[in-house]
Amino acid sequence: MLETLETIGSTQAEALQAIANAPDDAVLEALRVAYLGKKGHVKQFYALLGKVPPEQKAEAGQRINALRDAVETALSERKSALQANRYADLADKEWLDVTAPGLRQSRGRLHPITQIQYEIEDIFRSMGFDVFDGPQVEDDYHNFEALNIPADHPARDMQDTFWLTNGRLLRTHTSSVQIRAMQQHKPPLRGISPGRVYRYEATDASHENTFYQVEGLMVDKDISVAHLIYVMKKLLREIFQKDVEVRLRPGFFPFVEPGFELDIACLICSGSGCAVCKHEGWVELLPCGAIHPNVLRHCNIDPEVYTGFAFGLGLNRLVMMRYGINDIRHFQSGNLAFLEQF
Ligand code: FA5
Repeated sequence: MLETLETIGSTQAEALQAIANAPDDAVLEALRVAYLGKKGHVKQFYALLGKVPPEQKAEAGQRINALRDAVETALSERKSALQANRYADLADKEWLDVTAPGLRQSRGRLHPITQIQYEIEDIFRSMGFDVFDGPQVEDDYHNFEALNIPADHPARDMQDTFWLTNGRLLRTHTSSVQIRAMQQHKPPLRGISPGRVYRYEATDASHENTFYQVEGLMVDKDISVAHLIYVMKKLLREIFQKDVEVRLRPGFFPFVEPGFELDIACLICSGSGCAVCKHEGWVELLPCGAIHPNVLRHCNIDPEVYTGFAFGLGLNRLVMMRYGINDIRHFQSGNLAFLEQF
């Protein structure tokens, strides 16, 4: 056998020792190239086979194959061992308790005003009412003029207004949607319109500059104040799940005739007097009345044929009464401790 081929055994021993001691993947790869690569030891031994006498060829071939297999196995074993070491190091450095309870994800929830708004929508839908929407940036016509409040009418002072530089305004009440609904839909008509309204006024325990109302209206032949009172009572019974004490007194709004103020006995102080009810024991909640004939005319509805009622519920105050909240300013405070109670 050629002299060089006699070194197969010693080459194998060297290779296995070097591989077993390889400190990392880079050295391991260099060893693979040195022994199994195109110009590596194994290829060079195969190249010499042609010069071996025929009777020794088989044995020489088997020894080269054995060298190749042993190197391949050693490389693969060392690779696995290096990987296992890496994981062990990582586990030492980055210790992880897989039995520790996970971090609690905090979930968002609906604002209490939105929750009650949805409840009110359900109550009215069950009575056959539609839900209408309208713009918060309004024009003078829908917010005042069509509601029987002409430009120089003193009733404009009842609702201090945020005017925009383009002559439009932030709606002061949801009654503007009453007009839009009656212009778009002919009677018989029943609908509510919940939404945000704005008033240029100082805040206190029961007044905000940005708050919510729910407008409601019903127009048909022979609609009377009796229908209005029935619907108001039904709403309050459903919301409070009990009969609450209410009082109806005359109220002036240019868009209703007759007009009423429906007050609720203050549920914060049980009528004994507090900041919310201004120490009167009653909270103004639900002004309402029979729709003024002029308003119907503005919407091309003949007041000789049709009559209707309308109301404008103060939603923030209703939520305050329902949950015993003693200051309206909590709603917009962004205070999570307050909001998470609902
Ligand atoms: C109106 O806004 C009328 N558009 C309501 C109406 C509709 C009357 C249809 C007749 C027919 P008023 O300004 O009173 O009315 O407001 C209605 C309700 O909104 C009040 O009863 C009160 O509950 C609530 N509210 C009024 N101003 C504020 C405020 N600054 N902060 C919080 N709630 C308010």
